[in-house]
Amino acid sequence: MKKNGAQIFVESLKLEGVDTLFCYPGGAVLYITDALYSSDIKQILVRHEQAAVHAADGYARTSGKVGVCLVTSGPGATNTVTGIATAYMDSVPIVVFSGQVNTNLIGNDAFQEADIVGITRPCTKHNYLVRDVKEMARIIKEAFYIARTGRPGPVLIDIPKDVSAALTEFKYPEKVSVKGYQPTYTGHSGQIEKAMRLVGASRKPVLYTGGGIITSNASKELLALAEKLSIPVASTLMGLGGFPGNHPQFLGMLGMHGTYAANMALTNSDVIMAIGARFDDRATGKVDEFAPHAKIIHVDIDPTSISKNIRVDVPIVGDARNVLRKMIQTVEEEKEAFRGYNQRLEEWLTQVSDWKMNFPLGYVRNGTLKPQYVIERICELTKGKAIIATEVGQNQMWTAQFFTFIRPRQIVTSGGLGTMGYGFPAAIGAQVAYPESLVIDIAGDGSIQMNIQELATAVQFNLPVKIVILNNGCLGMVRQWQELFYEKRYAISRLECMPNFVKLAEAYGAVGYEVEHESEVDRVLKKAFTNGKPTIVDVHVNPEEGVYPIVPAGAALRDMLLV
Ligand SMILES: Cc1ncc(C[n+]2csc(CCOP(=O)(O)OP(=O)(O)O)c2C)c(N)n1
Repeated sequence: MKKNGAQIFVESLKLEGVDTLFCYPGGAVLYITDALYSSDIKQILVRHEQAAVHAADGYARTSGKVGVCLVTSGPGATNTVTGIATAYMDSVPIVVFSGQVNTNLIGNDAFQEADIVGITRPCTKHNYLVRDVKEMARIIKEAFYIARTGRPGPVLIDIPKDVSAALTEFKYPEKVSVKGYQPTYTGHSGQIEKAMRLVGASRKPVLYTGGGIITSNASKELLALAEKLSIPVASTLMGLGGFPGNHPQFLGMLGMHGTYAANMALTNSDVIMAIGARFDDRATGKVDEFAPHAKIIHVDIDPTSISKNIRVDVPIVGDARNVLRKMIQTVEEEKEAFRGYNQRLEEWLTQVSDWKMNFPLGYVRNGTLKPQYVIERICELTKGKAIIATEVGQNQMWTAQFFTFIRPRQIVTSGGLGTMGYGFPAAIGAQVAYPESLVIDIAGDGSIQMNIQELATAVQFNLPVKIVILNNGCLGMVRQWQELFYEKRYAISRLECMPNFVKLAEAYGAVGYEVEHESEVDRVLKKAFTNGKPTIVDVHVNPEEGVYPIVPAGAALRDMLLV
């Protein structure tokens, strides 16, 4: 029996195991919404298409599955661009379906026509325009395959309305072959041996771990290798949770707001093993002075990441988990290369633990309500187990510093693009993936206003996401830079009109609480975390607080300013 393009869409999604669609409708996707009417795929209607993409992204980051969304043509499609670029920068597997005008109108400036394939070409891993319904099934199969394999990323499929109505025989392909696309999963064994010999001869090794550890589910292997070789571990923002934050070998986050120990360890190391990280500028500081004495081993599934920003001595292209397994095996086999290794490391390990002990992360307690304190309390009250989304700015950096992430897929944050407005819709996606878990968005008062309309989505679908607003009355991270580097000239960073967030929550049918003093923090958070409803906790924090350490733009990691 023949099916139309819309029915093929629904059948294909089911065969891909898709259980949830984050969506916003419009004229160009009416055949598709009609086909969805009788399907059991859960349809989460958001209130803005940007949020549909962030929600699919949050769903994907926390579950490891491909997140999927559907939007209409023109403005629906263009509204997805920030979400797509966010997922692209952080290598998140999502498939975005957009409606398009009828094929005979494409290129005519038709009503609600936008060249979304052209617009998203630089920020998708791949994208398609389905010109013929006969191509639909193959394209969907390919899109899911491309999104989830190799270095994952967003794929967009643009479906003209007439294609969604046209009929054809439906047969979902069993196999995929995409010309020129063959990710390398197994690292070169010669390179792995070379890397391990380098580590065996080192005196000051350090592991530099990134989001690739989480993407490739390599946490267990990372822990095994790190413990076997007693190597201290520093993580990027994206890598947090990939190595337990409470492990004695963990140095914390590295980079612009990294810990003293992590940045000093990198600066002074003689061998850096970077795994699933891409050496972005927020992580390395001034490139010329990054780890001047170190030989660098770089494991990444994406060959174009290697030696892109930092010169690498031992490149290894492969999946982090596979490569780590081989590394562990190599250490066991190459006993000679590791003779005397533990004694050689003694001095370094003492040095690193001195840095850790003498320069811990901290903040001044002076009777005012400090944002760092709020995050410490969230961590303590949830026993470190909640899924934590963040917005962007100081709230994000304090969360990275003061919440102890103990497992992978626990932090949901826009690292690469730094998208304000990401956290709340991403938290909604995470809550859909894990309905029983406590999901908290730690937000700034600026960022939360970028997608606040999603309170309606949370209420409609009974998603009890908690938003803790660190309300400092300003765009805090911008203000901090103005304070430190622009002579306190606070231009356009004050939010002089602030909504009453409690009333706003209530207006949407959610719950709102306010906190003004340190003494109320525990009581209100406990109430919020157990009320089973979407909730805003508006916490009035000290507006002058800064994020420290900070490496000024263009400076070397060792030139951090401390608190
Ligand atoms: C969409 C978007 N616009 C602008 C910025 C630039 N930016 C980075 S942090 C920041 C301030 C964020 O303020 P807020 O959400 O209140 O968080 P805080 O820093 O106070 O914690 C701004 C404007 C951004 N990252 N994203």
